[in-house]
Amino acid sequence: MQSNKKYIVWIGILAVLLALSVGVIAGMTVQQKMNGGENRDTLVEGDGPAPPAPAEAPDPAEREEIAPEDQAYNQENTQNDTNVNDQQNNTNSTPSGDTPVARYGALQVKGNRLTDQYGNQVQLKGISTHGLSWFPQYVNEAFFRQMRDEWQVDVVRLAMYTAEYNGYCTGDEGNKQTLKNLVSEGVNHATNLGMYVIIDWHILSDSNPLQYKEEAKQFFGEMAERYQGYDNVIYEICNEPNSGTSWQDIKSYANEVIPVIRAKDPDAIILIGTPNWSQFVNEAAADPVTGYDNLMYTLHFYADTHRDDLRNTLQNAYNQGLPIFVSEFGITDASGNGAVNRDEGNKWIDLMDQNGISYCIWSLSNKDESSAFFKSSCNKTSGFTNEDLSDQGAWYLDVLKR
Ligand code: IDC
Repeated sequence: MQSNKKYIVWIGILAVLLALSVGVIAGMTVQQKMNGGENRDTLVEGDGPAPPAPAEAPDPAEREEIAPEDQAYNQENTQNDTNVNDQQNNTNSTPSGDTPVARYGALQVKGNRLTDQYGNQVQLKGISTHGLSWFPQYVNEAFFRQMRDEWQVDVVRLAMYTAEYNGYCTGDEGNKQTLKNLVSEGVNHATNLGMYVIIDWHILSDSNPLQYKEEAKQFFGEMAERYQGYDNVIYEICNEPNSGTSWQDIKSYANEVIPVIRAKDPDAIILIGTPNWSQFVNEAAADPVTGYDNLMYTLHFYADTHRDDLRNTLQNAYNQGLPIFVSEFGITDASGNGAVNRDEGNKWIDLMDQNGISYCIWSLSNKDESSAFFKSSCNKTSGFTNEDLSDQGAWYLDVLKR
């Protein structure tokens, strides 16, 4: 009798334990459902989908110190920018895989051609930002990645206006710092992703580059100091000299700014603007800057305004041996607005493709103007779909797939 009682007591205890554990499991299931099917606190490692592998993880040995102003910018923006840690960890890493920079390495100029590190001709295709002061939001790594992976963009041009409202030379010190931080963020994203990047001293209403020559020397000195040894950084020392600025003035400016860059960065590609809003490449072809390697000259066009005449100018200067980079173009009229002229745009693309000439389209913005890449109703900053693109933007994505 005694042992039977004991037996019944044990069965009772076991039954209570069983009931308790069923209750716990049921409660957990409800909790998981409330959390959208996943209860992070109760899941143990190994449950659920594997975390994504870190893309292009840097070799720690290759990391370099981040410039103090980048750190300050990153700290300020930590709450808004979830990529800040990636950016810090990957700064100046060498990405592996099939990226533009992995394919071509340090670019060179051979005769009138842009070439890869081995001397094979290279044609880069890319997009220019609008003014960084006004449309800074497109400088983010998710979008740069989309440009590289979905759109086959090799190069991003960072357009930093020097004059105009909040230009580098016309705004206050805080603005100058903000612009430098944006340039540095853009270069970091491009570097992490193995893309080329153009640092563009975007003169425009300041028609003659001699006007802010001292500021330019200071700026490019800092950039070259920071980016010496980067294979992907290209310097564009003056966007578009205009309003009668002579080639002699541009040359004398170039002859002061280039040595400042070369003192730190002996072989990065340097782009030089030409007279009349970077159209008179014939003047540069007749009298190029001498004494330095890896220089190129820019021609800019807007296809609804500039047609056969300017195409002939480009072809003749190129045939004369001038290395030309079309660092900015649109298929609208020269104001950056008006009709989108696909037919003339296609003629320009054919010409540049036949000659292997590199190009960047204007521009990454959602401004209500036809050269803007995005519709003005689109407020995204990454993850764009075809519906978000302007007419010119949609045309260009087709061009990039040709
Ligand atoms: C235009 C912009 C426009 C802006 C204007 C002045 O599209 O939104 O108001 O500059 O800042 C260039 C220049 C480029 C111009 C573009 C279109 O390099 O800055 O952008 N353009 O006018 N050269 C020829 C055309």
